[in-house]
Amino acid sequence: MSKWSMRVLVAVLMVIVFSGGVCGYLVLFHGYHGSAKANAEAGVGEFTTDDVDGDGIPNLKDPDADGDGVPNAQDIVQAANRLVGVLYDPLKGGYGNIGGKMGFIVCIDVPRIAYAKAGIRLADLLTADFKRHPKHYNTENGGNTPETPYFFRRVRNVYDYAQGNGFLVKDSLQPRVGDIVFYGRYHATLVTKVYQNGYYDEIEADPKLIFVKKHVHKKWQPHDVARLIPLTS
Ligand SMILES: [Ca+2]
Ligand SMILES: [Ca+2]
Repeated sequence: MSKWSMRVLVAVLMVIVFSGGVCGYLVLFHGYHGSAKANAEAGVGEFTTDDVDGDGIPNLKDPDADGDGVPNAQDIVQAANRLVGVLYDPLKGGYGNIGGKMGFIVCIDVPRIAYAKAGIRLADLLTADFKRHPKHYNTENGGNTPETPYFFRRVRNVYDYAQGNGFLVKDSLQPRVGDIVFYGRYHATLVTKVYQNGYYDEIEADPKLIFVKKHVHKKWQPHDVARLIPLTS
């Protein structure tokens, strides 16, 4: 092998080792590695009950849906806080969800994973609602149904679920902890703390931010929100 070939080979090997190292680092330290129940893959073919703790109170009316003694809002906030620093999936769930399998997430995954921690699974809610009320959703000529990948990871479907079931507050004048905040039909964040006089904390996954970020003490502007959990929780 010539000296040049050897140099090229060494350079290629270095790139492979380096990129592998970066990948490993991102997966280990900036990937979400929660339970199978809540991870970015969950939701397909796993229909759970609408009364997870079996106390006779449906999840969405139950102040502690999973019956672990921790109110829903607290479960949701704790889970969302743990997502801060996770890498945004640059492939946005595409290419067989390679990014999701490595633990990287998209914007709707923040509320989705956080709510799942409280025992409330958006995938279940949307799938069940679609069966009862398919007209709530724009099926996009069959390309957007629960049988297609990522139905429950599309912001617009969560928006339509909330609207169709009386959970949408249009142009809400105040945020509430647990609110899923809609920035149009393609981006959403999660409210994790509310201060007096209209300030709040919000956790957001956005490609521009690269890593999931908490915006602290942000001034509220009226937005449509999905308000799924009762105030008492
Ligand atoms: Ca219950
Ligand atoms: Ca709970």
